[in-house]
Amino acid sequence: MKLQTELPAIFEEFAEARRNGFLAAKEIKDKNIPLIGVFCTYFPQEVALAMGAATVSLCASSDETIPEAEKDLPRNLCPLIKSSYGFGKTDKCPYFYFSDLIVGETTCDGKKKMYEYLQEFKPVHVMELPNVQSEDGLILWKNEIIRLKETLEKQFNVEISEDDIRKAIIVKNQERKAMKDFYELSKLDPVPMLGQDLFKVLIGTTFEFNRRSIPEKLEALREKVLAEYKVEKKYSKKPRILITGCPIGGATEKVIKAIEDNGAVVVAFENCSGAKAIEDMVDETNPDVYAALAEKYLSIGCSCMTPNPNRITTLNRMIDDYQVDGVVDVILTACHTYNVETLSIKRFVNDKKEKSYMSVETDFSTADIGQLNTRMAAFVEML
Ligand code: BJ8
Repeated sequence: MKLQTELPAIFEEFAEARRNGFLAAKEIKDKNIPLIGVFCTYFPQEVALAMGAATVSLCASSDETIPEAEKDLPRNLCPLIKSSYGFGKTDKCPYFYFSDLIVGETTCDGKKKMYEYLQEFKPVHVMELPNVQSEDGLILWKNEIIRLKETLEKQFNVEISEDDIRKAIIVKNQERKAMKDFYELSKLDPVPMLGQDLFKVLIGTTFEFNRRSIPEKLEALREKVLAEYKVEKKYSKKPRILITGCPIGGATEKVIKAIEDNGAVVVAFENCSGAKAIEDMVDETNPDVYAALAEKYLSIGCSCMTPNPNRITTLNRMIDDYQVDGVVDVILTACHTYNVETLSIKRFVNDKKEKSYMSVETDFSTADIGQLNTRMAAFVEML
């Protein structure tokens, strides 16, 4: 018996989430709920959630606003930085437009310098993120989380109690667990869904303002995917790819498409669009909520950290758990930290894990799609 498949339509709903979120953002503003725009996974979401604010990832994944950004910023800068600045400057991103406050972190040099100009047209709070995951770094980051709380209290005239934060930690942990349960479906071989569909869900979820509704929605989707899988395997066994590196989304989804159009399937995303910020929970048993948040967020394995062992730890686990055949490291043009780190990731994947590795340098244009396809076809052939 063939099951009447509903899945493509369901995945499309998640794909539309960003656009539908524009309307939701307007409704949030009409209800006078504060909206905080964010750029990075180091942002401790729980603090905003504790005061009842909504948070949103700001637009930064298309080349539409880059020409405007290049009037102020150097051309040879990462496209993500130029794109986000351009959206802020032109007000073409409704999320920027509706945000009451933008929170950035001192991650890479380009981003932290860009915030100096962004402040000319938007209120921006910059958190000082340490570059080293040390004891001293942890103290600094904990203090920065408290400073963020104080800024929010002052700007929005609210009080954020430790109890509010404790409740928010539980909500965010439930969300992380639901996300993890969902993407772990791709451990199955053959996969129950394409990487392109999994990605729609991962990104779509970030535009859901009602964070408390996420676990239920994802669990319902997980059950549907599994039910279909039990009746019919839609996809055959294929070489299994893990994507790591810079965040992707929008224009750079071309990389996922090129991999899957050329005979492989993406089973896992280790980068910030996927597991990087989800895998580890905040410790709910720690009586010091700020220390618990600092420990979780500072442990994120971004290349801005030196050294960056946590990226390797996560990669090591995921390569085994997802039975990965090859790793594709996506580098946005002029992203020095991820670009420098390609050597250690290549060594780890080739020498320690004995898997194939390829790094891809790309931007938000469509100019390299032909070349991407040629390289992916050769890479997949080799697996
Ligand atoms: S935690 S990956 S979201 S900093 S790609 S702007 S690093 S030059 S985005 Fe990131 Fe936070 Fe790290 Fe994740 Fe700079 Fe590189 Fe551009 Fe980047």
